[in-house]
Amino acid sequence: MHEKVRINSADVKYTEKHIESRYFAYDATTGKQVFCMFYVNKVTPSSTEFIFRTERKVPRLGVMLVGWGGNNGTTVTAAVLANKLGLTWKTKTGLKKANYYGSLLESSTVCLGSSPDGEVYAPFRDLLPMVHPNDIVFDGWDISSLDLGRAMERAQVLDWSLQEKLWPHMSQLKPRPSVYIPEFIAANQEHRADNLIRGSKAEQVAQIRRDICDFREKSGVDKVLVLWTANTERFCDVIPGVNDTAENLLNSIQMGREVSPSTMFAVASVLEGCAYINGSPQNTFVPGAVDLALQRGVFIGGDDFKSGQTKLKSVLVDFLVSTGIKPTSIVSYNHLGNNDGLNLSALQQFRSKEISKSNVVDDIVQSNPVLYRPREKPDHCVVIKYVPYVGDSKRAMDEYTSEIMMGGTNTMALHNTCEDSLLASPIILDLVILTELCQRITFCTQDDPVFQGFHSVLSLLSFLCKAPLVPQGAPVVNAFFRQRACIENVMRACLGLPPQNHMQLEHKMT
Ligand code: NAI
Ligand code: DG6
Repeated sequence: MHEKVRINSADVKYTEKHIESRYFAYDATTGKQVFCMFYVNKVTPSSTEFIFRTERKVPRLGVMLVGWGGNNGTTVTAAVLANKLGLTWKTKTGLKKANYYGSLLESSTVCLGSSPDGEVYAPFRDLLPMVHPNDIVFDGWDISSLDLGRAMERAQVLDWSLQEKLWPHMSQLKPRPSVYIPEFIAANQEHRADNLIRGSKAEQVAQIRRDICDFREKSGVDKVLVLWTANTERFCDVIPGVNDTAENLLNSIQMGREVSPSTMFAVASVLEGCAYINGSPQNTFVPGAVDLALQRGVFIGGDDFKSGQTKLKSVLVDFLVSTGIKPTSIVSYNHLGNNDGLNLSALQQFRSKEISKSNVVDDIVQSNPVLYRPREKPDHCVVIKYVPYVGDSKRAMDEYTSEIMMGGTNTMALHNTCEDSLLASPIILDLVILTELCQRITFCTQDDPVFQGFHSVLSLLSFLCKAPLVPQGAPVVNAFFRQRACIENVMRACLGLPPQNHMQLEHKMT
């Protein structure tokens, strides 16, 4: 194995199987915070020595998408095929070439240090041994029976000349039948539901498990991950005795009680030992599903891809609050005309999306008691409208109003037009590649020398999610640059490198 980034340090060992690194984490714990006087009474620095181990062998990865025949499902599959085949196609503005723009891992870089010629950057993907998106094998389920060729045409995302080149490949792919419980998605989706797994909930979960095994066996992949990119469901009530523990949830599936299709997929995946990621906003991970993942030591991640308007919000509010400006009102409107927009035009499904889009500024606001009193928040309004004509090309308009010095007001208005699924597809790739990498990382400390993996609730995925799922009691981080730094610095730790601190002390000496 020849890693493109190789560390020359006594703290890093390359064995046949692993990259093993010694890493010192410096931390500071504080005593009680005293907000009214704006100070923290006691800060105690400490350090912990970690050993990180990353398996070097990259497995053949299979990804099963729930909602494979949708806009995201077809677009990500087509994009990977186009990259793998090295396709180019003509448009009215010239020749285009397949790429992975928008993928943190494939298309962004990390600063490794400085040389006499300046700073040295490497692509994120070269830091540690990772699956290449071109090597991912896709499969999946959809309640709509269209093959991926016709589904890609229905999605109206990719240029027609590219679709023509992909057609022979895409039309060979057919989604497996899926679970359809009409009350969970909008009534306007009923006409798509012609490809269904019949039977009781227990029989449906058993069929999903058989599908996973069938895919693993026939495709010859080493590892399977499952990702929900199907329609947004309504929220489920969390009911003691029904879905509050793993045992009760499994029992509810046997008894045919209320369990959403997305939770049934999560249960089936976890029981098969496959990580499960939720790309939509609903509460798939009811406490019983989290409990099951913890018991089985399987990764779960979510919720809801952070792709456009919300991603920008997690940058912009972070920028404002961290420069000492006080956002007081955020109004986010968007209209779109794809099937996701149609589904979200129903009240309960819109409500799921409204919740995941709304909490994204909470941690940023709470981080600044100079600007905000306890529990004070900016007004925050989220509107989504369905306008068929614009298709997948979503229009988002945002107004941010902030209080500046001496009673002044700063209002910023933004307009963004963009194909939604071309933003979501690279995020899907990052989610599965990062999850797979995390499955190969273990670590221990001097106090606890037994190697362990990350917590089953994989909060490292927060950067890619609108409503990050974190272990109980852990802080939720939405702020864009903190989330990105977390991924970068964990990878640096796996290489025995200190966190990126941007101090550049070497350039600040006389
Ligand atoms: P879409 O409506 O084009 O695709 C969803 C697919 O899921 C459809 O083909 C539908 O037939 C299928 N489906 C519905 N229920 C199913 C079930 N129980 N089992 C299997 N298949 C089922 O939607 P799109 O644009 O692909 O988005 C997918 C999801 O991702 C939505 O929930 C959306 O809110 C979410 N999302 C999308 C983002 C984007 O930028 N495109 C960003 C954030 C989240
Ligand atoms: C309308 O908001 C439809 C949604 O599915 C979004 O397009 C999607 O969640 C992306 O949202 P955002 O806020 O990240 O652009």
